[in-house]
Amino acid sequence: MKKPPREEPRDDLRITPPKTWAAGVPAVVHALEYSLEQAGPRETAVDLLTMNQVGGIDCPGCAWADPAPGHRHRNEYCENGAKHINDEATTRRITAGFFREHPVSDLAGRSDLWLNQQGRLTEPMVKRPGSDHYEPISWSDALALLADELRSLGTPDEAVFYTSGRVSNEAAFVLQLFARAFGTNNLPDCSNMCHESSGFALHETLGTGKGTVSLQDLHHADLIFLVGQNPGTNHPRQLSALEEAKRNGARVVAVNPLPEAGLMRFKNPQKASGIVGRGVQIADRFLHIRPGGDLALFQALNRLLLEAEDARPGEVLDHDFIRESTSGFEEFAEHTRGVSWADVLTATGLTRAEIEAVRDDVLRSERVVVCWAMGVTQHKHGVPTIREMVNFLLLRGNLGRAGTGACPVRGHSNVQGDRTMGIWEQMPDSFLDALRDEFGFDPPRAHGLDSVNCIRAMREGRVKVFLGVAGNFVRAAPDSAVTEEAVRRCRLTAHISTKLNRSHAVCGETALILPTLGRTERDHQAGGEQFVTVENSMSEVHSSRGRLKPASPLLLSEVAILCRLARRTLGDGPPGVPWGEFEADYGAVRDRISRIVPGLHDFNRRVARPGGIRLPNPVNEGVFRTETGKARFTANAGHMPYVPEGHLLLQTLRSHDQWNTVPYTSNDRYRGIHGSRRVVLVNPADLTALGLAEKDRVDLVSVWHDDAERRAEGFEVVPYPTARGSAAAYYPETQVLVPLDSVADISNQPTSKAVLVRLERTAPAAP
Ligand SMILES: Nc1nc2c(c(=O)[nH]1)N[C@H]1C(S)=C(S)[C@@H](COP(=O)(O)OP(=O)(O)OC[C@H]3O[C@@H](n4cnc5c(=O)[nH]c(N)nc54)[C@H](O)[C@@H]3O)O[C@H]1N2
Ligand SMILES: Nc1nc2c(c(=O)[nH]1)N[C@H]1C(S)=C(S)[C@@H](COP(=O)(O)OP(=O)(O)OC[C@H]3O[C@@H](n4cnc5c(=O)[nH]c(N)nc54)[C@H](O)[C@@H]3O)O[C@H]1N2
Ligand SMILES: [Mo]
Repeated sequence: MKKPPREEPRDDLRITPPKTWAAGVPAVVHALEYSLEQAGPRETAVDLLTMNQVGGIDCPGCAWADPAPGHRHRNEYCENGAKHINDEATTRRITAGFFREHPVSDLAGRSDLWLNQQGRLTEPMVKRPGSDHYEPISWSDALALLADELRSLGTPDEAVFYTSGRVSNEAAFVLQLFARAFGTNNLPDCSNMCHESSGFALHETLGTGKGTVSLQDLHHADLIFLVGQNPGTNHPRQLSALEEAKRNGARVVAVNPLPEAGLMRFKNPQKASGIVGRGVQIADRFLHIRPGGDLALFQALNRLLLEAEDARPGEVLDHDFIRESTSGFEEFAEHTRGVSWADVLTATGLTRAEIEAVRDDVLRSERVVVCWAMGVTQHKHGVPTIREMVNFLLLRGNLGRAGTGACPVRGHSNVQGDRTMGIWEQMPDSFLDALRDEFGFDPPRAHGLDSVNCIRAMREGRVKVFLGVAGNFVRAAPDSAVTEEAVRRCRLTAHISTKLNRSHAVCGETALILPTLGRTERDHQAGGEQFVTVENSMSEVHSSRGRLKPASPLLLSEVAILCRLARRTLGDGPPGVPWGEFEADYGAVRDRISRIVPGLHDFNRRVARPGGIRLPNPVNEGVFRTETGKARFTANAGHMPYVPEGHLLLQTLRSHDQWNTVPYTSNDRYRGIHGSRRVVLVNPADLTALGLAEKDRVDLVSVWHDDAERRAEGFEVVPYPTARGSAAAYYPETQVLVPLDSVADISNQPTSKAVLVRLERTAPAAP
C-alpha cells in the first residue's frame, strides 16, 4: 500500500525531565514503531535479524565494532541502527510525478525532515539550466552529460568529488581511482568535518591516524574515559561493551557539558535483567566540563601525575616505556609543570578536588582507555586536546598493551574504510606510488581541496563541477548561507544518493540526481550477486551483503555508476584500469586493493572468513611511524574559550532521533524534548542572568570577526543542565551559525561545538 507523503511537522514543544538511563525496552519499542511505519513488517523482520550477523548486512548506523563471531546476540543491533536501516528500507517512493508537483524552489523551502520522509529516489533526474524542475533522464544521457562537463573543464582541479562515510570500500576505491586518473586530488569527505582533528593529532604523535583499541581492550580496561561523546544515542552498542567492562571491574569517567542519559545508566535490551532491572550504572564519575575545557583538564591531570611521581619516585610513571618508546618527555614535563591551576579551573569549570579524584582513579589503574568523539574534535584546539590525551596515555605506558589505548569513536559505518581506500585530499606518496605502479598512470601529487576549502573555491568560481557520493554536503557543511551561495555558483552538481535531501534542492545551474542501491539491497551485476566490505572503528574489515529487493529496477550500484562514469569521461584510459571488469565483479576491485593497501593482502580470501580481517595497528606492535620513530610527547599551549558577558558558547549536536543531517522526528526522548527541534538548551542560572525563561522565543545570533549577520530564527528556550556559559542546539538547523572560517587549527575542521552566540528575544516573555 502506498503511503501518502508526509506533512511538514508543526512545532509544538513539550518538555519532560531528561532521562537518566538509556536503551532498555522502550528503546526497542520505539525502533519497531519507526520501522513498521517506514517499512512493512516483512522487511523489518528480515533486516533486523541479519544485521551485524556473519554474512549479513553491516549496520549503517555507526562504526562501532561487532563482538567476535559466536559471541553475537541474535539481535545484534540497537534502537538507532534499526531506525537507520528502516529509513532506507522505507516503502515510500519518489517518482517523476513528485518532481512535476514540486519544483526545485519548493523543495528548497522544505525542512530536512520532510525531504527525507518522501521516500526512496527511484530514477535518474536532471534539472537543466534555467529550469525550476527536475525531469527524468536515462542513465546513459545522465552520465554522458556529467562526463562532458568534466571533460570541458579548464583543469581537472575545477572538479571535486565529495564522499560520505556510508560508501563501501569498493565504491570508495573506484571513486578515488577515477578522480586521480582524471587528474585531481579534490576528494573532500565528511571526515574533514568529523574526526580530522583525531587523524592529525594521532599521526603526529603515534604515527597512525587510527585508534589502537579493540573490543577486547575495552572489555579488559580498568579505567575508561568517555570524552565528548554521547554513546546512548550515537553508539548505543558501545554501552554493551562498557557494561561488560564494568562487569570486569572497570571504572568509567564521563566528561561532558551535558549529563547525557547514556552516560549515566544502561539497561541492556538484549538481556532479561535489562528489561526488569535498574540497569548498570555507566559513569562512576561525571565531570560537568565547560565546552572546550578538555585540553586544560588533561593538562591538569598530567601535571598531577608528574607531581605524584615527584612524591613517590619510580612508582607513578612508566619509565621503561618513556625511555625506550617515546621522545620529547623533558620538554613536555617542563611545560606541563607550569600549567596554571587558575586557568584550568576557569577553562574547565571544575573544582581542583574533582580533578584530583580522577588522578586517584588513574593511579589505581593499570589499564586505561580514552574514548572521544565530536565534543573534542570540533573545537579550535581539537588537535592539541587529542595530543594532550596522548601525553596522558604515554605517561603510564597506556598504549600498545592489552586493555589500553586511544579510541577515537568513529561516526559513519565506513568512514575509516574510505580513508584506507585513499579518500583523502592529502594521501601520502607511498599510496600514490602504489597506484602508479599498479595502474600505470601518474596520479597528481599536489594536495586537493578539503570540505572547507572546497566551499571557498566554489565561492570564488574555482570549482565548477561537484559530484557527491552519498551524504548531504549542503547541510553537513558550515555557514549555510555562504555554502548555499557557493554551491549555486557551480555549473553542474550531481549526487549519487538513496534519499532526497537539501543538496538536491540547492544545486548548480545543471543538477543530476543519480539514485543508488542502499546497503540493505541485493546487488546483482554481470558477474553475479555482489557483496561489499566496510571497516569499523576498530580496524576490522568485513563483508556486508544486502538482502532486500531494490527500491526500484532503475537503481544502479555506486560501483556501477562510478565505473560507467569513468569510462565515459576517460574513454578507455588509463589502459591499466579495467572499469568494465570492476563493475561486473567487485572481487576484481578487491584484488587490486589487496596489492595497494598494506594489511589487505589476499583480501578476497581473508574477508570471506567469519569476522573478516583486523588491520594491524603498528602501535600495538611497538612501532611508531613518527618523525622521531618513537611516540611523541608534545608541549601544548593552553586555550581559554572566550565568552564575553551576555554571550554563550553554543555547541551544535545530534538529537536522539536523527541521522546526521536527517531528522527522523522532532523528538529527543532522552533529553525530554518533544515536538520541536528549534530549541536551545541553556543552564537555568544563565537564563536568569539573561532575563529569559522556559519557552521564551529567541533568535540565535552568531558573533564572529567578519561582522556578517548569522541568525537562526524562531527558537524556544529550554532550561537544561548544560555547563555554565554554554548552550546546545541541534545540527543541521544551526549550521547557519557556524562561520566558514571558524576552523580547528591544523585540521581545518569546522568548530561546530564552539559557536559564540547571543540570544535575542523575539516575543514578550510569557505572563
Ligand atoms: N543515532 C545516530 N548515531 C550516530 C549519528 C547520528 O547522527 N545519529 N552520527 C554518526 C556520526 S557521523 C558521528 S561523527 C557520531 C557522533 O557522535 P557524538 O560525538 O556522540 O555526537 P554529537 O551529538 O555531536 O555529540 C557530541 C557530545 O559531545 C559533548 N560535547 C560538546 N562539546 C564538548 C566539549 O567541549 N567537551 C566535552 N567533553 N564534551 C563536549 C556533547 O554534549 C555531546 O554529548 O555518531 C555517529 N552515530
Ligand atoms: N554543525 C555541525 N555540522 C556537522 C556536524 C556537527 O556535529 N555539527 N557533524 C559533522 C559530521 S561528524 C559528519 S560525519 C557530517 C555528515 O555529513 P554527510 O555524511 O554528508 O551527511 P549525512 O546526513 O550522513 O548524509 C545523508 C544522506 O546520505 C545519503 N545516503 C544514505 N545512505 C546512502 C548510501 O548507502 N549510498 C548513497 N550513495 N547515499 C546514501 C542519503 O541521500 C541521505 O540524505 O556532518 C558534519 N557537520
Ligand atoms: Mo561524523
